[in-house]
Amino acid sequence: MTKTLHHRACHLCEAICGLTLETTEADGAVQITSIKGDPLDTFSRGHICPKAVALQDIQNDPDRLRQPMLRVGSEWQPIAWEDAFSLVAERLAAIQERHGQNAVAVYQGNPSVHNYGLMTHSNYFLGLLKTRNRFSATSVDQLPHHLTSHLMYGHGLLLPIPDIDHTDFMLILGGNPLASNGSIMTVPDVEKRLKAIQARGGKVVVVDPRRSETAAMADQHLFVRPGGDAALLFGLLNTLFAENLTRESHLPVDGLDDVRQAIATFTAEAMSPLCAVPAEQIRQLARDFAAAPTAVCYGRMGVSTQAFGTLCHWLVQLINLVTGNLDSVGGALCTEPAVDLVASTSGGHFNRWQSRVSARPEYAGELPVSALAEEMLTEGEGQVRALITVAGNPVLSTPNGRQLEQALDGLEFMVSVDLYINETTRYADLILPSTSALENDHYDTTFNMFAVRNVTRFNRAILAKPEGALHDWEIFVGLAKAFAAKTGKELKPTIAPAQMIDLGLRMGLYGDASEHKLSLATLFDHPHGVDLGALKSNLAPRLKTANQRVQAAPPAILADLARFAALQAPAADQLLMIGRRHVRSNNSWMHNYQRLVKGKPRHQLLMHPDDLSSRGLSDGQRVRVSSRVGMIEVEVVASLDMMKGVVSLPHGWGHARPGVQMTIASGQPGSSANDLTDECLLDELSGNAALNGVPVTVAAA
Ligand SMILES: Nc1nc2c(c(=O)[nH]1)N[C@H]1C(S)=C(S)[C@@H](COP(=O)(O)OP(=O)(O)OC[C@H]3O[C@@H](n4cnc5c(=O)[nH]c(N)nc54)[C@H](O)[C@@H]3O)O[C@H]1N2
Ligand SMILES: Nc1nc2c(c(=O)[nH]1)N[C@H]1C(S)=C(S)[C@@H](COP(=O)(O)OP(=O)(O)OC[C@H]3O[C@@H](n4cnc5c(=O)[nH]c(N)nc54)[C@H](O)[C@@H]3O)O[C@H]1N2
Ligand code: SF4
Ligand SMILES: [Mo]
Repeated sequence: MTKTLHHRACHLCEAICGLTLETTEADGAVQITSIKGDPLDTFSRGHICPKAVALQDIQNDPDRLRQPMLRVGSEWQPIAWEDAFSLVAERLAAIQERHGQNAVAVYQGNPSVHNYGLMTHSNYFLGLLKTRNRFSATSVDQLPHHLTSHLMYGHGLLLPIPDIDHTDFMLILGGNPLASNGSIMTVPDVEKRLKAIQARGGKVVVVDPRRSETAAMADQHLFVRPGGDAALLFGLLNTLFAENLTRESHLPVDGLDDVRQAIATFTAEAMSPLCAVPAEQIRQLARDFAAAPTAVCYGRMGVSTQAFGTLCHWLVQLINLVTGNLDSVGGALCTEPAVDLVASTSGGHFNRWQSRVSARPEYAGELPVSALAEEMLTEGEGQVRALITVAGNPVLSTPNGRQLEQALDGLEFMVSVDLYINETTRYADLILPSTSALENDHYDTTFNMFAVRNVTRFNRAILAKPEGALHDWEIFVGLAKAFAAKTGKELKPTIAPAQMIDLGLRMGLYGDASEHKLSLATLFDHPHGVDLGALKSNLAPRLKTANQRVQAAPPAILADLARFAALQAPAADQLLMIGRRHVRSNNSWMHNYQRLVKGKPRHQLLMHPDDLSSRGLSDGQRVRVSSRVGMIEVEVVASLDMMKGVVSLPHGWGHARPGVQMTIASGQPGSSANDLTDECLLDELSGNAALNGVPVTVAAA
């Protein structure tokens, strides 16, 4: 028996924690025998969550696919890679030939940005399709962040990150980092870092319709009506202006006077009924924020996936800007990553084209996923007839999942690059499974960009690639070659992801021209990661707007104020549904590991006891939850953590669908929140789905 220790990052979520794994080799077989946090990791300092320990369960899961599978009637049969690639090429080429390029749609899911081979190579094939029907999980997640940065700073990836380690005041809206481990703020051991704010005499304030785990540890928690955050933020900004609480920014800024004028009537008193936060509390929060030596306002999921997501993120930027906290230590700062996608890509584009049926706007070449089902279901020229899903489960992740299922059922052809036969991939004709995380090397092209320090690392694979298996990037190279051969399209040669990273590192800020001389070879010598220092002020030279000035009042955003002006408080007896995350879960795909799903069930609906009793319902009862688009049954749990008039249901459950081959998940299926979310509820400016604040009714089942 030989034991070996390995160090590498976990890339299941955005926190990219360093792990120490032990493998044991006996009789030629290698087993993972221990997974722990790496105390020497320069960034995560030993932090780990239960999901990382489940990496061994993913590795060993008998349900995980290990070879390409072809659907023959209701059966799945193994098929050789080359035959699978030829079949995809043939079917897609024929469909595009008959119905045009846009007849093939693409949906890329969340692991697409966590798995670097998908980042570097999925477009090698997908780009050849030249379809405008490209969709991804971005538009059920963080599209408002990107659009705001694109319009204000000239690049959708110039996202100012909370300087959590140096701030004196952190205002969090719609984020629950204690459960999610942070998002668009890569911050392993977030709890320690939040407690450190408090220990140095600072304050943490959380705005959330639920007293979340993060709200519970905060110095102050304000309940807000779901979808009401824009009103709260308008009230804050208006107070900052009206009470002269602003500080001059060092940044070059255009349009602040236009903002001041546009929101002159949005006083705390006028906004209070819309957000259900008392006016005096709004004013006091503005004063506290402005009085802190340094402060940062941070908004996440809860304020991205709601009807005014882009207004919210614009207001977050402006509050940081006018208090002198944008691009300042202790405020919000942009990273300087070792592989810098801001430097190497263009600023992107918005609304150059629209979706066919509902005219939803394009952003960075993608359309909002809320429009995906209707593009398949609505007949006429340009109708989508084939779909490629990549590392995504839109049936459980995107609004009105039942409508999407109906649409998938009617497709001529569907191929999924995925590890499982799940709620979405069961509709595919062909499933192409890649190697597992531990069989892959890893460089985080995405989350180093959003980290609270400048950090970098490269990790080699821990387990050998099984014979006949392909990495995700190799699958895309295979697909590209087959498709190019079939259609006669030109295909440029490519190099492996690791070689691309080597080039990116060497050409980057810390590369050949710097004292660091970072390259793949130097990173191999640093398995615990390399710390490149705290974030610092850098926004002015990085701005990519036409005149290199911050645009405080982008016309597209100001135009959206008219939509906000029509916002009204809901009827007194209206229930609004919001989402929830749990540290042992990860979107829709990690319920198949006993280690993570054991213990108390976590899929229930939470409801305030007064809302239960006014409906004659009791704690623990099975209830029927209905929305405009659908109905589910689920158990309800009374919770004083809920704001009255609000119910909370986590997404990613609903595994009891015929044909799903995930044994443990199917045993504790829960119900899908996205059977209730409504594809017509959107942040209309960006097209991002409004998954929070969905009107529902709850009655006894
Ligand atoms: N109601 C509601 N809905 C939501 C949310 C919410 O808060 N509320 N959150 C939204 C958010 S933030 C997101 S990001 C989306 C996520 O939405 P999706 O990305 O559509 O869904 P996931 O559950 O992340 O599914 C990931 C899929 O990738 C596969 N997979 C995992 N690793 C790999 C890999 O390395 N390679 C390949 N090829 N496949 C892999 C898994 O088997 C699974 O099928 O859900 C959104 N939906
Ligand atoms: N354990 C775990 N970790 C994860 C994931 C996971 O599924 N499980 N998913 C990963 C992904 S893909 C993402 S994008 C991140 C997301 O990370 P976060 O943004 O931290 O997401 P959540 O934990 O869903 O927290 C959202 C909070 O917003 C609140 N909320 C809902 N509606 C509103 C509203 O209208 N206004 C306000 N102010 N608050 C509202 C909810 O009550 C909830 O507490 O997490 C990542 N990490
Ligand atoms: S918080 Fe958990 S899932 Fe996320 S990177 Fe760290 S160990 Fe992995
Ligand atoms: Mo996400």
